[in-house]
Amino acid sequence: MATPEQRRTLVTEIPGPRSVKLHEQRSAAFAAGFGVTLPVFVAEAGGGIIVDVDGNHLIDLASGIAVTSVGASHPEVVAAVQTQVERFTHTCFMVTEYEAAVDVATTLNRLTPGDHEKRTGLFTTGAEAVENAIKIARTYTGRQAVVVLSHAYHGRTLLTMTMTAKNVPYKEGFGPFAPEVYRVPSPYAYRWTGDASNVAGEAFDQLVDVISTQIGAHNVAAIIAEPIQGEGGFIVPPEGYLPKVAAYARENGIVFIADEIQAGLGRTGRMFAVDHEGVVPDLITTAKALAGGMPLSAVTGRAEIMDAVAPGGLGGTYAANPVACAAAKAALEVIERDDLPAKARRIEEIARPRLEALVGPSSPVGEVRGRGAMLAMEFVERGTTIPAPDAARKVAAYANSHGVLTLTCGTYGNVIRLLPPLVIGEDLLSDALDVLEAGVASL
Ligand code: PLZ
Repeated sequence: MATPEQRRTLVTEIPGPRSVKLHEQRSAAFAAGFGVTLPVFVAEAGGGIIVDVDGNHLIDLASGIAVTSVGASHPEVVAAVQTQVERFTHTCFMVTEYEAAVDVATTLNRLTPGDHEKRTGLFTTGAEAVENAIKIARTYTGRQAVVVLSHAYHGRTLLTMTMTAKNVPYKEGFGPFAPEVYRVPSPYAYRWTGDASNVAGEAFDQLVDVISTQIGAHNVAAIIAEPIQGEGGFIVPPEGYLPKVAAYARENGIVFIADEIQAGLGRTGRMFAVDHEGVVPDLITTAKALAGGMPLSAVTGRAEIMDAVAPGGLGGTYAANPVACAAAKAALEVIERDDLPAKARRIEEIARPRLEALVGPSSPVGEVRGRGAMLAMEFVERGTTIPAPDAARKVAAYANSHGVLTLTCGTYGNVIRLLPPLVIGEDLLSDALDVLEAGVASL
C-alpha cells in the first residue's frame, strides 16, 4: 500500500458520518474508561497524514503519542514485520531465543549515553519498562524507596500510576497505591514560586531536603525523572538540574533512571533528551518510537546493575516479541541512517518561531517550550499565569475540526503539544501551524 497523499483535505465534517456511526458502536461495545481525543476512525496512515474512513486527510501532530516517529507505515518497518510474521510470530524469548532481540539490545546499548558496559532487557509497554527498572534498581541496591517528581507520568499499572503525579484520570478510585514512592517538586520554571533565576538550584535543594529528612538517602533505590516531562506539560528542566540530580544519585549509591519513553530516540533533536546536557543515567527506559508502532519497550543501563537480577526474575510472555523486535530493528536503522534527530531540530526551527510569536502579555499563550519535535504552548488567562484549560481545549477542537490532529496535556490540562512524526513534510507542518495560529486567533 502506498503512503497516503501528503496533503490536508476535508471532504466531510470532522468526525464524518461513518466515524460517527462507528463511534456509536464503539460506545456500546468498548469500555467507557478509555477516553478518545478525536472520535475519528482511521483507514490508513503514513508520513504526516491520517486518512479516516470518510476519506478525510488529517495532519498528524500526535504520532499516536510520540510513537510513529518514522511514520505510521514506514515501508522498511512494514517489510520487516511482514517477513517476520511469515517466519514465526512468537516463541517466547524465555523459552527459545532469536537474533532480532539481541540485535535490538546491542543497538540500544550502543546508542544510549555512556561508553561503559551495558545490558538491555526488552518488554512490551512503557509502564512495564518503568516497573522493571525499579525492580532492577531495588535488587541492585537492596533498598526500597523510589523518588519521583511532581507532574511526572510513568504509566497506569499499580506501581507506575503510584509514581504518576496527576490524580484525575490516572489514579482516581484506583487506590490503595504502592508503598515507598516519594515525590519531590519538579523544576517547572514557568510556575516556580521561588527565585526565578535559580529554579534548578532550588528544586535540587528541595529534592535533597525531602530525601534527607523524609526518607534517608541510604534507603533510596532510585530517583527517576523524565528529562522532559511529557504528559505533565512538556516541562523542560532548567539547565543544571539533571546533572546535579545525577551527581547526587551517584554520590549516594542511588540508581538514577531517565524515563525517555516519550522524549527519547531522536524526538528532541538528540538521540536522547539527556544528551542535551551530557547526562549519563544509570538506567534508561525507552518504548513508543522504539518499534515504529509495534509494542516494545526497553530498560538499558550499566551491566552491573542490570545483571543484579538472577535469571528468571525478569521477563513476560510477550517480552521481546519477535515481530516487535523486527520492527524495532528497522525503525532504529531508519532513525540513525536518515538522521531523524536532525529532522526534529528542523521541525523546531520551523515551528518554534511561529509559536513564540503567539506569546505576549495579553495573549492566551503564556509560554512556548520544549525541544526539537516535542514542543508545546501553555494557555493562561490573559495577562496572568492562571491555567486556561478551556482555551487549550478550544484551540485543539478548532485544529481537529480543521483537519489537524493535536493533543492536549499538562497537570492543569492547559497545554497543547506538538508531536509530529519526525518524517513530516515541511509544507504539511507549515499548513498545520497556519491552522494552529488561526485557532489561537479565534479565541
Ligand atoms: N513514561 C514518560 O510518556 C506513556 C500515556 C497515554 P505505556 N505516555 C502516554 C495514556 O494516557 O495512557 C508514558 C510516558 C512516559 C511511561 C509511559 C507509559 O508508557 O506504553 O503507555 O505504558
